[in-house]
Amino acid sequence: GPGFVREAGLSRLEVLDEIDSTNAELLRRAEADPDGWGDLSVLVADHQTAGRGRLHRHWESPVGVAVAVSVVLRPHNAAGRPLPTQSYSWFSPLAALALREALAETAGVEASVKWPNDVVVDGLKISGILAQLAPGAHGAPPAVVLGTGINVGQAQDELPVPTATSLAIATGREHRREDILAAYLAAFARRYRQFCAVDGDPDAPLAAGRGLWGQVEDATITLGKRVRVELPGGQTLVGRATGLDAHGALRVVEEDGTRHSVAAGDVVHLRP
Ligand code: BT5
Repeated sequence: GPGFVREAGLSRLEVLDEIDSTNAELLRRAEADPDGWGDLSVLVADHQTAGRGRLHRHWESPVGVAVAVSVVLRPHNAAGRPLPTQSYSWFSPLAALALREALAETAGVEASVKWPNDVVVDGLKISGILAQLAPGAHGAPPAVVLGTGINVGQAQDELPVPTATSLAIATGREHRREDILAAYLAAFARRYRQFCAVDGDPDAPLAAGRGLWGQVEDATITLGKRVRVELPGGQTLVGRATGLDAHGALRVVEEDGTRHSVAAGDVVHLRP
C-alpha cells in the first residue's frame, strides 16, 4: 500500500495484471517521459507474456506464482550529484544482496549469488536479475531499469529448466508473493541509498560495515570454484574464479596461470 511505498522511500509503485515485460514497459515509459519516472519508481506485473533474460533469452514468470518487478534508478548522491556510470555495474549485485536478505528474513532461506546475475538456493536458480540502460532525464546521465524475476510458488514441473527452483520447493511450504516483494524492495531501497550516499564507490564502507564490493564477494558462491565461462563471443574459458574486480567483473585464472577479468558471460560451476 501507499504506507509501504513511503516507508521504503520509493517514488511510486504500480501493479499491472499483465504486460509483455516489466523491464520493456519501464524502458518505454522512461523514453516517453524521462522526468515522469523518477528514482526508485517500481512496476510489478502479475504475469509477463514476454519476460526477458540477458541476450534476449526468455524468462518465464507464470500467472500467480512468480514475482516480476522492475525499478527505475536515476542514481545521485544527497547533494543531487549523479553517480559515475562506472558504478552502474554494481546495481545488479546490490539487488542480489537485497533479495538474499529478503529471502532470509521472510522465508528463513539461505540464498547465494551466482555470478553474474543469479540468486541461487541449494545451487539452483531462484531468481534472475536484468539491468538495462534507459534515457536520462534532461541532460542527466542514463537511468537504469533493473528487473528481477523471483520464483515463489512454482512446482518443479512448472519450471523451465532443471537448474531452477522456487521458494515453495526450497522450503516445502507456500509463501505470499506480496511479503517477498515488500521485503525485497525495502532491502533494495535501503542498500541503494547507502551506495548512492558514498557516490557509488564499491570500496567505501556501508552501514553494514564493509563496502559493497566485499559484501558481494562474500555472498558469491562462484568464487573459489573451478568454472567454465562461456563468453558472449562464443569462446569458452576454464579455470578458477578467484574474485571480483572493482567493476564486479569475474577474475578467472586458467590452469596455465593466464589471468582474465570477465565482464559478461555464463558460468558453470565445475567439480574441484
Ligand atoms: C536472467 O537472465 O536471469 C534475468 C531474468 C530477469 C527477469 C526479470 S522479470 C522482471 C523483468 N522483466 C523482464 O522481462 N525481465 C526482468 P539470464 O541469466 O540470461 O537467464 C535466462 C535463462 O534462465 C533462460 O535462458 C532459461 O534457461 C532460464 N530461465 C527462464 N525462466 C526461468 C525461471 N523462471 N527460473 C529459473 N530459470 C529460468
